[in-house]
Amino acid sequence: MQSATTKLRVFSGIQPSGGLHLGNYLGAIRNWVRNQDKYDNIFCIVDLHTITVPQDPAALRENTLDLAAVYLASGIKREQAMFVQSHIPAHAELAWILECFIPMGWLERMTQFKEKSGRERERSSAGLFAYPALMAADILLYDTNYVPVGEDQRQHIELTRDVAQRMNQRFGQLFVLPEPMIQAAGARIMGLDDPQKKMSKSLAADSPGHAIFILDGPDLIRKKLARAQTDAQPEVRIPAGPGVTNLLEIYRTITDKDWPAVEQEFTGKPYSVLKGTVADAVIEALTPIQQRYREIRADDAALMRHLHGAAERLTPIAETTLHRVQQAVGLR
Ligand code: ATP
Ligand code: LTN
Repeated sequence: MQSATTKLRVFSGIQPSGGLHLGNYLGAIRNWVRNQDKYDNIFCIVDLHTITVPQDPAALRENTLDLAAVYLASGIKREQAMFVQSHIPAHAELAWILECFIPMGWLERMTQFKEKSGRERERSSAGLFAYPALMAADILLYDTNYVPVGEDQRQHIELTRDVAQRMNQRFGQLFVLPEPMIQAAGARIMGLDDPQKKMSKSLAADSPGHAIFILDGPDLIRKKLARAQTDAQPEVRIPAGPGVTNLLEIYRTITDKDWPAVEQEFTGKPYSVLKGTVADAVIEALTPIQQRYREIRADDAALMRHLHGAAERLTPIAETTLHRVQQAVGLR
């Protein structure tokens, strides 16, 4: 069941649900880029997850290409497997089988579902509820060893392990057990407007000051940071409140500095200096990505070919796992 190469397999995905923000970049993509040579990687654009909440069809198509372009522009090499989830039907098929082995109680405990369904629980889609089963299918189809994600996804990976273990116990060694790969720095970037809440695409839709997007220009980045929530103190003091801590966390992650160095750099400095310096660092990191992004999006046909080519190469791996599972449960 181990992959043909000697490298261990990494699988991760992001939803094409709109502009990517600094949390997606620092918590996920940047780590994929940095570690890509060490592993046998599969990077997915999880469009089936995106339709768990209402989408405009034209925007979904556009966001799918955008996300692929951002992956490449961020430094994912062209030889890596980068594909669109819905191009490989085995994802939906395995998800269904897994749903039949996942107790409702496990899904009810998922904090992401509770947060996203909120007070609209009765009206939210069955797909949103079953979302972790589809994510488990994504991961298990490719005998994945590691799943690099931000902290918010840990619970979904635990559920993936739980259902894999449950089915392995019943049917023998069907699945490889995946492990989360969560970096200490940047795993949970908070909203600029409200540092109690995780920076997220959905919250950014209602509040423009919530997130810095990967494609935001320099002026907008400066403006958003200038308005970011800070503390009631006159200057940076350690321990800082949540708003200032979040800015320091962004800074230390993006510059790869350690906490003592960052604390020393800013203790006693006014917030305007902190915000200006963070803006410089963010702009420096994002500008080259934006440039490459524009070049890649100038040829959508090539991007599409890339995505379809990868799906074609991955399909036999996914189908091998699916058939193994179908056989085990008696569907073949
Ligand atoms: P949505 O609001 O639509 O759920 P999201 O902003 O939470 O979107 P996802 O597509 O769910 O983003 O996440 C993509 C990746 O980015 C995941 O690995 C996730 O853990 C990571 N991520 C998302 N938000 C943050 C954040 N604020 N800090 C660090 N990592 C994050
Ligand atoms: N649920 C994840 C996206 C996602 C994913 C995956 C991440 C779907 N399938 C498989 C890692 C592995 C999210 O919302 N960030």
